[in-house]
Amino acid sequence: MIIRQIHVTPVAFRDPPLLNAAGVHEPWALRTIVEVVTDQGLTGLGETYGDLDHLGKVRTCAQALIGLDVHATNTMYARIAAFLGAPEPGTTATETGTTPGPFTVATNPKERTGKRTGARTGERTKERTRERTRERTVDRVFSPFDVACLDIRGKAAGVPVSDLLGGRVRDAVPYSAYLFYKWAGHPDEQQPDRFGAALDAAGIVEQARLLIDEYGFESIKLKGGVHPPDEEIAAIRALHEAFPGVPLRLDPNAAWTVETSIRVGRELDGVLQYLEDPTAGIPGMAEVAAAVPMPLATNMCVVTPEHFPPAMAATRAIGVLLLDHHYWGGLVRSAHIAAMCDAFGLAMSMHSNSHLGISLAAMTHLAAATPNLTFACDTHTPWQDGQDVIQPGTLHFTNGAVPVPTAPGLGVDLDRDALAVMNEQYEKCGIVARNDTSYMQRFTPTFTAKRPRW
Ligand code: GKR
Ligand code: MG
Repeated sequence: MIIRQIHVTPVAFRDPPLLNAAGVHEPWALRTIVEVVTDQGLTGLGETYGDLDHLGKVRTCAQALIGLDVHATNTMYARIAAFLGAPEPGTTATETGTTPGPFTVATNPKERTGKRTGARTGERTKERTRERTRERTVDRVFSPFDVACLDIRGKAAGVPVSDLLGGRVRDAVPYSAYLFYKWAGHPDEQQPDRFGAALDAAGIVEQARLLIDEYGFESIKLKGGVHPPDEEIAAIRALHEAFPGVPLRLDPNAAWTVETSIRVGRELDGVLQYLEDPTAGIPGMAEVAAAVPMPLATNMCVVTPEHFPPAMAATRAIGVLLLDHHYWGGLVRSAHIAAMCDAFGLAMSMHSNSHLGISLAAMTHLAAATPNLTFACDTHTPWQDGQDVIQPGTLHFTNGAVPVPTAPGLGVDLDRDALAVMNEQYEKCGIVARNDTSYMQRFTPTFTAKRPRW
């Protein structure tokens, strides 16, 4: 099955003013939709980030994949790496003339290189960091093509993508109610949105009720890092009281110092299932992890394979990894990361950013086929409030879980009219890259995304 065409379409959809440590979501969220078409007329779908720079890379790399077989994902990865100027996959740092080994910790040159200090080491470290950045970019660009090719392979074989990943170990994938502090509506708009304001503990409990009533979620995550920690502790306590027995998580996106993180963690003993990214970096997380009663989770400090060894060192920095196929290089590479988590005894959940149904389908297949993904996954789906590029019907929530599609491939079909509308919205919305900070500064000029803030 040879790839004959690839269509790359940027889309924009309405997004509520969700607050986070970086600022506030703009009125439009961006995504890129990828359609891979084969010589046999099969089409596969992928979805990825929508920022202009990323879109440009996806468009350029798409050209490099024309003529390849949909099974040749190693070649695809290598071609994308070559296009983006990253080291050839499989080459070691020694071969590339820089620093050793794929698991080298680029941030700690002294420990790594022993006596080799000074300008030469500094240069090597910088070069390795540049390489790692390019590798991360390759993973991000490759991901939607990997998903689209799996969609095609599933359709050709007559099996769902979860079967291509080893077969589902659960029939439905549980997601959590992902709560955000939020304004009633975007300041430039006349009407509040249907979710209303949530700026304190009472508002957060009300929001949880709304999402749980509509979706049946059985666990709750609160995006923190917005208000001083004591207010966020109060919100978690209010949720604990309002929803006894429902697992709770708090994620301030590294807005706190180590000291603040330890204090919050201890105060929420017995209340949180896990605490996500309270502070920045592996060393800080390790200090917090050693002092708080609950596991720490991350989608910030372990985001490439070389982060595993330092995070797993004597003082473990994390107990839970949030998997995300959009930046771990697609579904197959994410399955490898899951195997690594298994080897290191790490529990798993799944990370999300604003996304549409193709991503939800891909996340659901991956989670269904990952035995050690035992915590309910994150999803921004409720905030999209029904907007989608896929035809309605296949994906739905029952008791907070999405039944795993059983049709061949991802099991979702593109809604071409919706795609056209969302593409037009993209052209008109005037946003080309997510920037929560500058949008926040329009209304609060003194705001900075300073981390740690507390
Ligand atoms: O949508 O504002 C947001 C979230 O903060 C998102 O950008 C994060 O990547 O959900 C994410 C997280 O868990 O850190
Ligand atoms: Mg997070």
